[in-house]
Amino acid sequence: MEKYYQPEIECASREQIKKWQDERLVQTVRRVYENVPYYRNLMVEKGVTPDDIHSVDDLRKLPFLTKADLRDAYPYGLLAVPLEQAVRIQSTSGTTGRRVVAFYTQHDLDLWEDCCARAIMAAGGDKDDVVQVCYGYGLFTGGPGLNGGSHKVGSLTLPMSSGNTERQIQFMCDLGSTILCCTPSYAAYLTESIYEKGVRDQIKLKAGIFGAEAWTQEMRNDIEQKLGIKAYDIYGLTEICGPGVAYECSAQNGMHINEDHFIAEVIDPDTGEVLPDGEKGELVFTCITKDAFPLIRYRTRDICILSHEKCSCGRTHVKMTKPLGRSDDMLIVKGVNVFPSQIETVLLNRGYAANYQIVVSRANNSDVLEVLVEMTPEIFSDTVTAISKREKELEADLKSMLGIYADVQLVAPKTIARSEGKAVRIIDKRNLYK
Ligand code: DLL
Repeated sequence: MEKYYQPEIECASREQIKKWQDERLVQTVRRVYENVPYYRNLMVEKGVTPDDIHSVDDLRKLPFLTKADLRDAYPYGLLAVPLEQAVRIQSTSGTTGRRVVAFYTQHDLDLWEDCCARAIMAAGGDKDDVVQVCYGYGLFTGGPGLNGGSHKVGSLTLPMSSGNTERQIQFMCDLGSTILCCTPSYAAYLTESIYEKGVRDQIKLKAGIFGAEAWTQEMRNDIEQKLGIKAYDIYGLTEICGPGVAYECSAQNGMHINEDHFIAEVIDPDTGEVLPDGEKGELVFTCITKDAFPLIRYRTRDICILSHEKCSCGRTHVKMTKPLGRSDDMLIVKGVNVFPSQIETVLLNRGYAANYQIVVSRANNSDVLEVLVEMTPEIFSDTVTAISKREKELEADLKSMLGIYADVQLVAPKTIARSEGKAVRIIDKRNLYK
């Protein structure tokens, strides 16, 4: 039987959802216009005032917000409440130059946890469950979000955080975890370790809630079959709240977006034109219930398709496909957001030319990041020891820039293929978007 956390909201009529969105959008726009100079300036530039916004139909009159705006306004420029009302920040992983900081009031945390509770119940969870949360805790939203959701559902919550696979498996067996929350790549790794240890028969899992990075249907089939569970997708981003912006239900074919909190649009990433259901484009969110950080028309850079088709689970909120790609060049490697421009910065700072290639692959269910860098003729004539020292230097710089290890290989001059059009900087062998 399908379980719901807030059935009256999750299964509300489309008219009711539209009514909530209309009212909340009007209020939010007025509030940010009055309280956040950064927004007011953007709206003034676009020639729009709160008086022009009467319903969701007027959404497209409003300006878009991008990651560049978040950088410009860093850290407090988009905070929409007095600092004394904000009680928490969360932040994106590992990236220095592009760190995003999002703020929450107690009320914001409460609503975010509701979103995660909906996801857990949609995956069949309830108060009898033992929920093992192995997303990272701390600045990353994964751990705190699912942790709060699990409390709301009333499940026994294991705040494991990521890593320490031995201990994860021991708790999983000893406490009889029934729901596993982690990235799909960690789920695959845990699965493999469970088999290696020969403890598959002690595992009581029935469901997994996996997100924060792209994963394929093949990965889903494999994990489901090996662990004997149902594996559900969950989507979110720090800027909007974290996990729980959208989640899968028993139909397992797309994620319901929590439309009472977030209005979703899909746009053509080049023209900004709003696209109809069924067309592939960039996902844009408007937060309509948040106090501290209510981003309006925020461009996620995630490419997906929306559908309002009736869902067999009874929920009425619009569904998004899993992200089908990015409209920028961000990579997610080991759960960390990596921009090629960061790697380029490190290379240029050390005096290398921008002839490089980033290769991402997967070994033993874990991402491997390699950076091939062309040497200048002078460096090329160095000794092997000197070259190896340079590789280590770059690896250390990249580690401090990205927060993860990248294997650097210095290669002979002119060995990285030149392109006649755009340089081919990234070779992603993982084939995650398909
Ligand atoms: O990854 C929030 C999260 C935590 C989601 C736990 C799900 C579970 P960020 O670190 O800000 O936040 O990264 C957000 O990750 O724009 C997508 O590109 C990607 N992403 C998130 N969920 C999925 C998913 C968290 N289910 C960025 N499938 C987003 C594919 C995903 N990509």
